[in-house]
Amino acid sequence: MTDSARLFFLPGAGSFAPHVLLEETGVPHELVRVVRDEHSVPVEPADYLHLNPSGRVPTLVWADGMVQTESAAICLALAEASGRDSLVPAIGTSARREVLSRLTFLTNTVQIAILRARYPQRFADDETGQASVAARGNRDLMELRDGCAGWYADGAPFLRGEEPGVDDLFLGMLIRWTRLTDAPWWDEAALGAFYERFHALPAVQRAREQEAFEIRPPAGT
Ligand SMILES: N[C@@H](CCC(=O)N[C@@H](CS)C(=O)NCC(=O)O)C(=O)O
Repeated sequence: MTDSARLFFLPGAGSFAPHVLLEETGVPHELVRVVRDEHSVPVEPADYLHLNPSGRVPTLVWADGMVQTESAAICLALAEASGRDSLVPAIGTSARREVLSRLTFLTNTVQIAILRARYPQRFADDETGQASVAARGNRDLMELRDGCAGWYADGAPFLRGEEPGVDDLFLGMLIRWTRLTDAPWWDEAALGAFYERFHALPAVQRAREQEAFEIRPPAGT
């Protein structure tokens, strides 16, 4: 048992949303940057593969010693632990069920489409297959983008009103990743406006500064 949680991260990677949640909820934490060799094998900290055998980030070691992986699950767990309804509504409510659907959709469909568009070599062995995976990933992202834009069509700052929820924060991380695809999502009006609100959040600013990377602003700003 220690007093603080430890988040193992790479700048701007899937550890970013958990980092924002840690900042937003005020959970005492330390950041541990994972260093990888030329084959993407983690070399620092030396025991990282014991914590997370996949070698990927994020990994959160909670203050009670529990080791948690999977970005969306960590975000949800931090939101729950905060007891803040704005981050995740109470168990048993329809608002909660909607958050679960959104978060799952974001991690198993949008996140994977971004990976297909950007890292097709993970999904096909030969160049022809990779080109096809990337093209299909980019095409799917256009449809997914329009679906997510519809979430903000009522003009509310965030999905459930004035305060960001865990689903807003996870989506904000993914929107940044779309800079690596054919059509960054901030070019869509509703998502561009949301993304500006996201990166103006103090918790996002602090996490971004600590990880030392830039959030590319929407076009025209
Ligand atoms: N399903 C995992 C995926 C984790 C993952 O792929 N993390 C990426 C960064 S976003 C990573 O560690 N990449 C390094 C690598 O693949 O070597 C999650 O969502 O947490």
